[in-house]
Amino acid sequence: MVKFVADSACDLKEYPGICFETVPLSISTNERNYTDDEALNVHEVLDYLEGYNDRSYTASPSIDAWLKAFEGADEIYCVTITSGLSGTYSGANVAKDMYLADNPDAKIYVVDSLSTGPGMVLLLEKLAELKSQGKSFEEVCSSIEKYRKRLKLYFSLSSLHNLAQNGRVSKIIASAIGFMNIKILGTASKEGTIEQVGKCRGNNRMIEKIIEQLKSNGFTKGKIRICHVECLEFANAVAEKIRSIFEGVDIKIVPARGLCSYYAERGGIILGCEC
Ligand code: X90
Repeated sequence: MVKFVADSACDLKEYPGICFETVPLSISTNERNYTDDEALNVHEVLDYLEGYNDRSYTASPSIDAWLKAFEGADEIYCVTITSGLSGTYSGANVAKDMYLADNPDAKIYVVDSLSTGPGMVLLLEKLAELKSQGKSFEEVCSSIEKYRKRLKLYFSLSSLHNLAQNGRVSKIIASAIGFMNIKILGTASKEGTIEQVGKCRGNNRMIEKIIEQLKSNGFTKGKIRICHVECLEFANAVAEKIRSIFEGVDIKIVPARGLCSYYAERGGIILGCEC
């Protein structure tokens, strides 16, 4: 059986037509632990965190959770959030080695997305497409590595509080936004870490900045996937502007699950595209 597995940073809960399972990261404070599974109420977590003034943090999925997701499969494609910001990728590899020790004939490929949310979605879609074309395990692995190089990730955030609190961006950069409607546009570096592209005020200016970036990266008409943290209207406005400029572009928008919501925070969007 062929199985596709990803951690919950991919923002999908299901993927019709393939055998797909997600493995949850977790979000914690000193008093609560949330598992980013199908049942998590993201809205409630965001409300709670907004009123909570002490430290909060996240953790990668347990090895056990990976093993459960792999169970029963003999060909597994697994996509993780960037190894540049999380131990999830190495955890998945530990699980892979353990699974292979018990199932020596199985094949597992763990893809380090060097990205998150929509970047992971694009990789999953490509994996599913390659498999539906009847490609062998080896062919899928080499094609997906090439495909990953074509992907770009952008994010527009209104607050970097949780990223800074957890040491994923510098406190100096974080303190420069989050007031007077100042937003940051960031991108994933080649190493899968956070790189600042620019700052601006207001949604309209941000949309212009995103378009500038797409143009300068040579984007023409590939796929774009967007996740949003309780700001569907803004995500729709971004999509509409992109469609008005790039003909034939294929855009899909989903709400972020817990992990991306925690870090991108309310009002944030993450956009992945093929260049
Ligand atoms: O292992 C863990 O506890 C998870 C840590 C994840 C840290 C960052 C997640 C970021 C999610 C924010 C903007 C996107 C940045 C992606 C750059 C590659 C969303």
